[in-house]
Amino acid sequence: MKRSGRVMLILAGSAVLGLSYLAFPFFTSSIIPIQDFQFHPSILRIETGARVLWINYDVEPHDVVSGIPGVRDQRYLSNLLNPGGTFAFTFSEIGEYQYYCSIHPYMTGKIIVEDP
Ligand SMILES: [Cu+2]
Repeated sequence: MKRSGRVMLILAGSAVLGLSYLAFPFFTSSIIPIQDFQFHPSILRIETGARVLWINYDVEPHDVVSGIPGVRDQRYLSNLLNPGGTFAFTFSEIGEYQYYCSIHPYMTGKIIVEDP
């Protein structure tokens, strides 16, 4: 009896987490258009748990690489974003997250993640 109660609690907890995981991004997403070989804005402040979506509006491919040019820090990494391509990442911890485009290393940006 005790055991099945605990299992039920875990199942209920998972369901709540699953729902909030699905719903949360829609309320908190920030969009970073990539246009004219720049990330807009280049510095973005968000709250923990927010999901950021990059969209490539250029006619050239770009990517989003965590770190500073030449020094990847492996925290997040997109595939090659062809024109119209997108990449999303959810930032769950406070911090400063620098990134750049590995094809055009002069394209840099920073996400500052703060507590709500
Ligand atoms: Cu680029």
